[in-house]
Amino acid sequence: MRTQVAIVGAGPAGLLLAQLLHNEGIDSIVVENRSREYVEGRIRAGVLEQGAVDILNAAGVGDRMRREGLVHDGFEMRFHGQSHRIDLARLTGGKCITVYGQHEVVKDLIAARVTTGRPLLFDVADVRVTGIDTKHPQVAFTHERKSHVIDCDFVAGCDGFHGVCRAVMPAHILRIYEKVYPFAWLGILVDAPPVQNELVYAYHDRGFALFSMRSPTITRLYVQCAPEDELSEWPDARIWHELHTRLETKDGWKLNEGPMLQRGITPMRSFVAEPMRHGRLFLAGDAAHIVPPTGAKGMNLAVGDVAVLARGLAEHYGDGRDSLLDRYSEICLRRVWKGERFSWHMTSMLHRFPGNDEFQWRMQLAELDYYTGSVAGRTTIAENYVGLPIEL
Ligand code: RFL
Ligand code: PHB
Repeated sequence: MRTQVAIVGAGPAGLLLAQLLHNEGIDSIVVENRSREYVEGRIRAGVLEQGAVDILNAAGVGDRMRREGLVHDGFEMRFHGQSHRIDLARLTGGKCITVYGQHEVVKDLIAARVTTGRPLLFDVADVRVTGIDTKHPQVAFTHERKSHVIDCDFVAGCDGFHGVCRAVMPAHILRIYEKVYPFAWLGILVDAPPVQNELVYAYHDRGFALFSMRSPTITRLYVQCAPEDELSEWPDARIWHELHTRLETKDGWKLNEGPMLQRGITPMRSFVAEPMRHGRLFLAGDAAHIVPPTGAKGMNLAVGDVAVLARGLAEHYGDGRDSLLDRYSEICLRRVWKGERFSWHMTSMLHRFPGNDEFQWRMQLAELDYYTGSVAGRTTIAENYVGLPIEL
Protein backbone atom coordinates (compact mmCIF):
# COMPACT_ATOMS: atom_id res chain seq x y z
CA MET A 1 0.00 0.00 0.00
CA ARG A 2 1.14 3.54 -0.68
CA THR A 3 -0.23 6.85 0.60
CA GLN A 4 0.89 10.35 1.48
CA VAL A 5 -0.09 10.33 5.16
CA ALA A 6 -0.62 7.18 7.24
CA ILE A 7 -2.93 7.93 10.16
CA VAL A 8 -2.89 5.62 13.18
CA GLY A 9 -6.13 5.81 15.19
CA ALA A 10 -9.73 6.65 14.27
CA GLY A 11 -10.70 8.83 17.22
CA PRO A 12 -11.65 12.48 16.70
CA ALA A 13 -8.01 13.44 15.96
CA GLY A 14 -7.31 10.80 13.29
CA LEU A 15 -10.70 11.03 11.59
CA LEU A 16 -10.76 14.83 11.46
CA LEU A 17 -7.20 14.91 10.11
CA ALA A 18 -8.25 12.47 7.38
CA GLN A 19 -11.18 14.75 6.46
CA LEU A 20 -9.10 17.95 6.46
CA LEU A 21 -6.44 16.28 4.28
CA HIS A 22 -9.09 14.97 1.89
CA ASN A 23 -10.41 18.53 1.53
CA GLU A 24 -6.88 19.58 0.50
CA GLY A 25 -6.63 16.74 -2.01
CA ILE A 26 -4.12 14.85 0.15
CA ASP A 27 -4.36 11.08 0.31
CA SER A 28 -4.30 9.13 3.58
CA ILE A 29 -4.95 5.68 5.02
CA VAL A 30 -6.48 5.42 8.50
CA VAL A 31 -5.86 2.28 10.57
CA GLU A 32 -7.80 1.62 13.79
CA ASN A 33 -7.43 -1.37 16.08
CA ARG A 34 -11.04 -1.37 17.33
CA SER A 35 -14.26 -2.10 15.44
CA ARG A 36 -16.39 0.62 13.89
CA GLU A 37 -19.23 -0.28 16.27
CA TYR A 38 -16.95 0.10 19.31
CA VAL A 39 -15.52 3.45 18.20
CA GLU A 40 -18.98 4.83 17.37
CA GLY A 41 -20.38 3.78 20.75
CA ARG A 42 -17.54 5.01 22.96
CA ILE A 43 -19.09 7.61 25.29
CA ARG A 44 -16.59 10.32 26.19
CA ALA A 45 -16.44 14.06 25.84
CA GLY A 46 -19.47 16.25 25.35
CA VAL A 47 -18.35 19.86 25.06
CA LEU A 48 -17.09 21.52 21.88
CA GLU A 49 -15.46 24.92 21.96
CA GLN A 50 -16.57 27.53 19.44
CA GLY A 51 -13.27 27.12 17.57
CA ALA A 52 -13.74 23.34 17.29
CA VAL A 53 -17.29 23.85 16.02
CA ASP A 54 -15.99 26.30 13.41
CA ILE A 55 -13.31 23.79 12.26
CA LEU A 56 -15.85 20.94 11.99
CA ASN A 57 -18.24 23.17 10.04
CA ALA A 58 -15.51 24.38 7.69
CA ALA A 59 -14.44 20.75 7.17
CA GLY A 60 -17.95 19.97 5.90
CA VAL A 61 -18.94 17.61 8.74
CA GLY A 62 -21.11 19.96 10.80
CA ASP A 63 -24.62 19.38 9.38
CA ARG A 64 -25.96 17.11 12.12
CA MET A 65 -24.02 18.98 14.83
CA ARG A 66 -25.74 22.22 13.76
CA ARG A 67 -29.14 20.49 13.90
CA GLU A 68 -28.74 18.41 17.07
CA GLY A 69 -25.97 20.11 19.06
CA LEU A 70 -27.11 22.15 22.05
CA VAL A 71 -25.60 25.65 22.00
CA HIS A 72 -24.93 26.95 25.51
CA ASP A 73 -24.10 30.55 26.25
CA GLY A 74 -23.35 29.94 29.93
CA PHE A 75 -22.78 27.36 32.69
CA GLU A 76 -22.99 27.27 36.47
CA MET A 77 -20.49 26.79 39.25
CA ARG A 78 -22.15 25.69 42.46
CA PHE A 79 -20.90 25.59 46.06
CA HIS A 80 -22.48 26.09 49.49
CA GLY A 81 -25.76 25.17 47.82
CA GLN A 82 -25.67 28.29 45.67
CA SER A 83 -25.21 28.69 41.93
CA HIS A 84 -23.01 31.23 40.21
CA ARG A 85 -23.52 31.65 36.48
CA ILE A 86 -20.62 32.11 34.09
CA ASP A 87 -22.21 34.06 31.25
CA LEU A 88 -19.96 32.85 28.46
CA ALA A 89 -21.45 34.93 25.68
CA ARG A 90 -21.45 38.22 27.60
CA LEU A 91 -17.97 37.72 29.04
CA THR A 92 -16.32 36.70 25.75
CA GLY A 93 -17.98 38.94 23.20
CA GLY A 94 -20.54 36.39 22.03
CA LYS A 95 -18.70 33.05 22.12
CA CYS A 96 -20.54 29.88 23.14
CA ILE A 97 -19.91 26.15 23.54
CA THR A 98 -21.84 23.31 21.91
CA VAL A 99 -22.87 20.18 23.77
CA TYR A 100 -22.64 17.34 21.25
CA GLY A 101 -21.28 13.92 22.16
CA GLN A 102 -17.81 12.95 20.98
CA HIS A 103 -19.22 9.69 19.62
CA GLU A 104 -21.63 11.73 17.48
CA VAL A 105 -18.67 13.71 16.09
CA VAL A 106 -16.93 10.39 15.43
CA LYS A 107 -20.02 8.97 13.66
CA ASP A 108 -20.25 12.07 11.45
CA LEU A 109 -16.54 11.86 10.59
CA ILE A 110 -16.72 8.14 9.77
CA ALA A 111 -19.74 8.72 7.52
CA ALA A 112 -17.85 11.52 5.74
CA ARG A 113 -14.77 9.32 5.32
CA VAL A 114 -16.79 6.47 3.88
CA THR A 115 -18.31 8.91 1.36
CA THR A 116 -14.84 9.93 0.15
CA GLY A 117 -14.05 6.31 -0.70
CA ARG A 118 -10.59 6.70 0.84
CA PRO A 119 -9.35 3.84 3.08
CA LEU A 120 -10.39 3.55 6.73
CA LEU A 121 -9.55 0.14 8.16
CA PHE A 122 -11.05 -1.05 11.44
CA ASP A 123 -10.00 -4.10 13.48
CA VAL A 124 -6.35 -3.95 12.49
CA ALA A 125 -3.75 -5.51 14.81
CA ASP A 126 -0.04 -5.31 15.50
CA VAL A 127 0.55 -1.77 14.21
CA ARG A 128 4.28 -1.01 13.91
CA VAL A 129 5.75 2.32 12.80
CA THR A 130 9.30 2.38 11.40
CA GLY A 131 11.64 4.72 9.49
CA ILE A 132 10.44 7.99 10.98
CA ASP A 133 14.01 9.36 10.72
CA THR A 134 14.02 8.70 6.96
CA LYS A 135 11.99 10.15 4.07
CA HIS A 136 10.19 6.82 3.71
CA PRO A 137 8.45 5.83 6.93
CA GLN A 138 6.33 2.71 7.00
CA VAL A 139 3.35 1.49 8.97
CA ALA A 140 2.99 -2.29 9.15
CA PHE A 141 -0.12 -4.06 10.50
CA THR A 142 -2.31 -7.11 10.12
CA HIS A 143 -5.87 -6.97 8.86
CA GLU A 144 -8.18 -9.93 8.29
CA ARG A 145 -5.24 -12.25 9.05
CA LYS A 146 -3.06 -10.72 6.28
CA SER A 147 0.10 -8.65 6.79
CA HIS A 148 0.26 -5.22 5.16
CA VAL A 149 2.79 -2.42 4.91
CA ILE A 150 1.92 1.20 4.13
CA ASP A 151 4.71 3.21 2.46
CA CYS A 152 4.10 6.88 3.17
CA ASP A 153 5.61 10.36 3.42
CA PHE A 154 4.40 11.09 6.95
CA VAL A 155 2.86 9.24 9.90
CA ALA A 156 0.23 10.90 12.11
CA GLY A 157 0.14 9.28 15.55
CA CYS A 158 -3.50 9.84 16.54
CA ASP A 159 -3.74 6.64 18.57
CA GLY A 160 -4.59 8.07 21.97
CA PHE A 161 -2.85 7.77 25.31
CA HIS A 162 -2.37 3.98 25.12
CA GLY A 163 -1.30 3.90 21.48
CA VAL A 164 1.99 2.75 19.98
CA CYS A 165 3.21 5.88 18.18
CA ARG A 166 4.54 7.88 21.13
CA ALA A 167 6.86 4.98 22.03
CA VAL A 168 8.45 5.19 18.56
CA MET A 169 9.94 8.59 19.42
CA PRO A 170 13.54 8.15 20.63
CA ALA A 171 13.53 8.06 24.43
CA HIS A 172 16.38 10.55 24.71
CA ILE A 173 14.47 13.36 22.97
CA LEU A 174 11.09 12.76 24.62
CA ARG A 175 10.27 14.64 27.80
CA ILE A 176 7.26 13.59 29.82
CA TYR A 177 5.40 15.84 32.27
CA GLU A 178 2.78 14.09 34.32
CA LYS A 179 0.46 14.49 37.29
CA VAL A 180 -1.92 11.82 38.53
CA TYR A 181 -4.78 13.04 40.74
CA PRO A 182 -5.87 11.17 43.89
CA PHE A 183 -9.48 10.78 42.68
CA ALA A 184 -11.54 9.65 39.68
CA TRP A 185 -14.92 10.38 38.08
CA LEU A 186 -17.77 7.93 38.03
CA GLY A 187 -19.87 8.88 35.00
CA ILE A 188 -23.41 7.79 34.19
CA LEU A 189 -25.64 8.27 31.18
CA VAL A 190 -29.29 8.55 32.22
CA ASP A 191 -32.49 8.13 30.27
CA ALA A 192 -34.16 11.24 31.71
CA PRO A 193 -34.61 14.80 30.43
CA PRO A 194 -31.97 17.22 31.81
CA VAL A 195 -33.63 19.27 34.57
CA GLN A 196 -32.12 22.47 33.12
CA ASN A 197 -30.29 23.34 29.94
CA GLU A 198 -26.92 24.51 31.33
CA LEU A 199 -24.05 22.48 32.82
CA VAL A 200 -23.37 22.63 36.57
CA TYR A 201 -19.91 22.11 38.11
CA ALA A 202 -20.45 21.57 41.85
CA TYR A 203 -18.00 21.65 44.73
CA HIS A 204 -19.21 19.98 47.93
CA ASP A 205 -17.57 18.78 51.17
CA ARG A 206 -18.23 15.24 49.94
CA GLY A 207 -16.51 15.95 46.61
CA PHE A 208 -17.12 17.18 43.08
CA ALA A 209 -20.21 16.51 40.93
CA LEU A 210 -21.07 17.53 37.37
CA PHE A 211 -24.46 17.84 35.75
CA SER A 212 -24.34 17.64 31.95
CA MET A 213 -26.44 16.26 29.10
CA ARG A 214 -26.34 14.72 25.66
CA SER A 215 -29.77 15.64 24.27
CA PRO A 216 -33.16 16.95 25.42
CA THR A 217 -33.91 13.43 26.72
CA ILE A 218 -30.52 12.18 27.99
CA THR A 219 -28.73 13.44 31.11
CA ARG A 220 -24.99 12.93 31.74
CA LEU A 221 -23.75 13.02 35.33
CA TYR A 222 -20.40 12.58 37.07
CA VAL A 223 -19.47 12.17 40.70
CA GLN A 224 -15.98 12.27 42.24
CA CYS A 225 -14.94 8.87 43.61
CA ALA A 226 -11.72 7.20 44.75
CA PRO A 227 -9.40 6.05 41.92
CA GLU A 228 -9.39 2.49 43.25
CA ASP A 229 -13.22 2.29 43.46
CA GLU A 230 -14.97 -0.48 41.50
CA LEU A 231 -18.38 -0.01 39.89
CA SER A 232 -19.67 -2.81 42.15
CA GLU A 233 -19.07 -0.49 45.13
CA TRP A 234 -21.46 2.04 43.60
CA PRO A 235 -25.00 0.64 43.45
CA ASP A 236 -27.61 2.95 41.88
CA ALA A 237 -28.90 4.17 45.25
CA ARG A 238 -25.41 5.31 46.33
CA ILE A 239 -24.80 7.14 43.04
CA TRP A 240 -28.13 8.98 43.25
CA HIS A 241 -27.63 9.82 46.90
CA GLU A 242 -24.21 11.39 46.25
CA LEU A 243 -25.42 13.24 43.16
CA HIS A 244 -28.45 14.68 44.96
CA THR A 245 -26.40 15.67 48.00
CA ARG A 246 -23.59 17.30 46.05
CA LEU A 247 -25.76 19.10 43.50
CA GLU A 248 -28.73 20.22 45.61
CA THR A 249 -29.28 23.92 46.19
CA LYS A 250 -30.85 25.87 49.03
CA ASP A 251 -33.73 26.80 46.73
CA GLY A 252 -34.76 23.23 45.97
CA TRP A 253 -33.05 22.36 42.66
CA LYS A 254 -33.53 18.64 42.06
CA LEU A 255 -32.18 16.18 39.50
CA ASN A 256 -34.42 14.04 37.31
CA GLU A 257 -33.67 10.38 37.95
CA GLY A 258 -34.03 7.68 35.31
CA PRO A 259 -32.62 4.33 34.19
CA MET A 260 -28.82 4.31 33.83
CA LEU A 261 -27.89 3.48 30.24
CA GLN A 262 -24.13 3.34 30.77
CA ARG A 263 -21.62 3.81 33.57
CA GLY A 264 -17.84 3.95 33.90
CA ILE A 265 -14.97 5.16 36.07
CA THR A 266 -12.35 7.52 34.58
CA PRO A 267 -8.99 8.11 36.26
CA MET A 268 -7.74 11.71 36.21
CA ARG A 269 -4.34 12.74 34.94
CA SER A 270 -2.45 15.60 33.35
CA PHE A 271 0.20 14.50 30.88
CA VAL A 272 2.30 16.17 28.18
CA ALA A 273 4.91 14.57 25.91
CA GLU A 274 7.35 17.00 24.28
CA PRO A 275 8.13 17.42 21.43
CA MET A 276 5.05 16.40 19.45
CA ARG A 277 7.08 15.69 16.31
CA HIS A 278 10.15 13.69 15.50
CA GLY A 279 11.33 13.26 11.92
CA ARG A 280 8.27 12.27 9.89
CA LEU A 281 6.11 11.26 12.86
CA PHE A 282 3.61 13.80 14.22
CA LEU A 283 1.69 13.08 17.44
CA ALA A 284 -1.77 14.63 17.83
CA GLY A 285 -4.47 14.60 20.52
CA ASP A 286 -4.36 12.21 23.47
CA ALA A 287 -1.29 10.46 22.01
CA ALA A 288 0.67 13.57 23.04
CA HIS A 289 -1.31 15.04 25.93
CA ILE A 290 -4.02 14.23 28.45
CA VAL A 291 -6.05 16.61 30.59
CA PRO A 292 -8.43 15.83 33.44
CA PRO A 293 -11.97 16.29 32.04
CA THR A 294 -12.94 19.15 34.41
CA GLY A 295 -12.12 21.84 31.84
CA ALA A 296 -13.74 19.94 28.91
CA LYS A 297 -10.59 20.46 26.87
CA GLY A 298 -9.42 16.98 25.67
CA MET A 299 -11.29 16.66 22.38
CA ASN A 300 -10.85 20.37 21.67
CA LEU A 301 -7.07 20.20 21.99
CA ALA A 302 -7.10 17.19 19.65
CA VAL A 303 -9.10 19.21 17.08
CA GLY A 304 -6.64 22.12 17.38
CA ASP A 305 -3.60 19.87 16.84
CA VAL A 306 -4.91 18.32 13.64
CA ALA A 307 -6.07 21.69 12.28
CA VAL A 308 -2.44 22.89 12.56
CA LEU A 309 -1.07 19.63 11.15
CA ALA A 310 -3.44 19.67 8.17
CA ARG A 311 -2.41 23.25 7.32
CA GLY A 312 1.26 22.32 7.58
CA LEU A 313 0.81 19.32 5.31
CA ALA A 314 -1.24 21.39 2.84
CA GLU A 315 1.67 23.85 2.65
CA HIS A 316 4.15 21.02 2.20
CA TYR A 317 2.24 19.45 -0.68
CA GLY A 318 1.12 22.82 -2.07
CA ASP A 319 4.30 24.83 -2.52
CA GLY A 320 6.94 22.73 -0.78
CA ARG A 321 7.28 25.03 2.24
CA ASP A 322 7.79 23.30 5.60
CA SER A 323 7.74 26.35 7.86
CA LEU A 324 4.48 25.34 9.54
CA LEU A 325 5.40 21.65 9.85
CA ASP A 326 8.71 22.66 11.41
CA ARG A 327 6.87 24.70 14.03
CA TYR A 328 4.07 22.14 14.56
CA SER A 329 5.21 21.06 18.00
CA GLU A 330 5.88 24.60 19.20
CA ILE A 331 2.55 25.96 17.92
CA CYS A 332 0.52 23.12 19.43
CA LEU A 333 2.34 23.00 22.75
CA ARG A 334 1.73 26.68 23.48
CA ARG A 335 -1.99 26.06 23.31
CA VAL A 336 -1.77 22.62 24.94
CA TRP A 337 -0.01 23.97 28.03
CA LYS A 338 -2.67 26.63 28.44
CA GLY A 339 -5.34 23.92 28.18
CA GLU A 340 -3.38 21.88 30.73
CA ARG A 341 -3.22 24.87 33.07
CA PHE A 342 -6.95 25.57 32.87
CA SER A 343 -7.91 21.90 33.33
CA TRP A 344 -5.54 21.55 36.29
CA HIS A 345 -6.91 24.74 37.84
CA MET A 346 -10.57 23.76 37.45
CA THR A 347 -9.73 20.30 38.82
CA SER A 348 -7.79 21.70 41.79
CA MET A 349 -10.49 24.21 42.63
CA LEU A 350 -13.49 21.88 42.40
CA HIS A 351 -12.41 18.56 43.95
CA ARG A 352 -12.04 17.35 47.50
CA PHE A 353 -8.41 16.26 47.88
CA PRO A 354 -8.09 13.36 50.32
CA GLY A 355 -5.80 14.30 53.19
CA ASN A 356 -6.05 18.05 52.63
CA ASP A 357 -6.33 20.05 55.83
CA GLU A 358 -8.93 22.64 56.81
CA PHE A 359 -6.69 25.48 55.62
CA GLN A 360 -6.46 24.03 52.11
CA TRP A 361 -10.20 23.53 52.05
CA ARG A 362 -10.80 27.18 52.99
CA MET A 363 -8.33 28.23 50.26
CA GLN A 364 -10.39 26.35 47.68
CA LEU A 365 -13.60 27.98 48.85
CA ALA A 366 -11.98 31.43 48.77
CA GLU A 367 -10.76 30.71 45.25
CA LEU A 368 -14.23 29.63 44.11
CA ASP A 369 -15.73 32.70 45.76
CA TYR A 370 -13.19 34.95 44.01
CA TYR A 371 -13.49 33.38 40.55
CA THR A 372 -17.28 33.43 40.60
CA GLY A 373 -17.71 36.70 42.50
CA SER A 374 -15.60 39.08 40.44
CA VAL A 375 -16.04 40.03 36.79
CA ALA A 376 -12.28 39.55 36.27
CA GLY A 377 -12.48 36.02 37.73
CA ARG A 378 -15.54 35.05 35.69
CA THR A 379 -13.98 36.52 32.53
CA THR A 380 -10.84 34.41 33.01
CA ILE A 381 -12.89 31.24 33.36
CA ALA A 382 -15.16 32.12 30.43
CA GLU A 383 -12.27 33.00 28.10
CA ASN A 384 -10.59 29.65 28.76
CA TYR A 385 -13.80 27.61 28.72
CA VAL A 386 -14.92 28.80 25.26
CA GLY A 387 -11.36 28.10 24.07
CA LEU A 388 -8.20 30.04 23.37
CA PRO A 389 -7.28 30.75 19.75
CA ILE A 390 -4.72 28.77 17.78
CA GLU A 391 -1.77 31.14 17.35
CA LEU A 392 0.14 30.18 14.22
P1 RFL B 1 -8.86 8.79 21.16
O1 RFL B 1 -10.29 9.24 21.13
O2 RFL B 1 -8.41 8.00 22.33
O3 RFL B 1 -8.61 7.98 19.81
C1 RFL B 1 -7.48 7.18 19.61
C2 RFL B 1 -7.85 6.04 18.70
O4 RFL B 1 -6.71 5.25 18.43
C3 RFL B 1 -7.04 3.88 18.55
N1 RFL B 1 -5.81 3.14 18.81
C4 RFL B 1 -5.13 2.46 17.86
N2 RFL B 1 -5.36 2.28 16.56
C5 RFL B 1 -4.49 1.53 15.86
N3 RFL B 1 -3.38 0.93 16.43
C6 RFL B 1 -3.12 1.10 17.73
N4 RFL B 1 -2.04 0.53 18.28
C7 RFL B 1 -4.01 1.90 18.51
N5 RFL B 1 -4.05 2.25 19.81
C8 RFL B 1 -5.15 3.00 19.97
C9 RFL B 1 -8.07 3.86 19.65
O5 RFL B 1 -8.89 2.70 19.61
C10 RFL B 1 -8.87 5.12 19.35
O6 RFL B 1 -9.94 4.89 18.47
O7 RFL B 1 -7.87 10.03 21.02
P2 RFL B 1 -8.03 11.40 20.20
O8 RFL B 1 -8.53 11.16 18.82
O9 RFL B 1 -6.75 12.11 20.41
O10 RFL B 1 -9.20 12.19 20.95
C11 RFL B 1 -9.04 12.65 22.25
C12 RFL B 1 -10.38 12.57 23.01
O11 RFL B 1 -10.92 11.28 22.87
C13 RFL B 1 -10.23 12.91 24.49
O12 RFL B 1 -9.30 13.95 24.67
C14 RFL B 1 -11.57 13.35 25.12
O13 RFL B 1 -12.49 12.31 25.13
C15 RFL B 1 -11.36 13.84 26.55
N6 RFL B 1 -12.62 14.22 27.21
C16 RFL B 1 -13.22 15.44 26.95
N7 RFL B 1 -12.71 16.28 26.01
C17 RFL B 1 -13.35 17.44 25.69
O14 RFL B 1 -12.87 18.17 24.82
N8 RFL B 1 -14.55 17.81 26.29
C18 RFL B 1 -15.12 17.03 27.23
O15 RFL B 1 -16.21 17.37 27.71
C19 RFL B 1 -14.45 15.82 27.62
N9 RFL B 1 -15.00 15.01 28.53
C20 RFL B 1 -13.22 13.34 28.11
C21 RFL B 1 -14.42 13.77 28.77
C22 RFL B 1 -12.71 12.09 28.34
C23 RFL B 1 -13.35 11.26 29.22
N10 RFL B 1 -12.79 9.97 29.37
C24 RFL B 1 -13.52 8.78 29.36
C25 RFL B 1 -11.36 9.82 29.25
C26 RFL B 1 -15.06 12.95 29.66
C27 RFL B 1 -14.52 11.70 29.91
C28 RFL B 1 -15.23 10.85 30.93
C1 PHB C 1 -19.72 15.65 29.48
O1 PHB C 1 -20.86 16.06 29.17
O2 PHB C 1 -19.37 14.47 29.32
C2 PHB C 1 -18.74 16.59 30.08
C3 PHB C 1 -19.05 17.93 30.18
C4 PHB C 1 -18.14 18.81 30.74
C5 PHB C 1 -16.93 18.32 31.21
C6 PHB C 1 -16.62 16.99 31.09
C7 PHB C 1 -17.52 16.10 30.53
O3 PHB C 1 -16.05 19.18 31.77
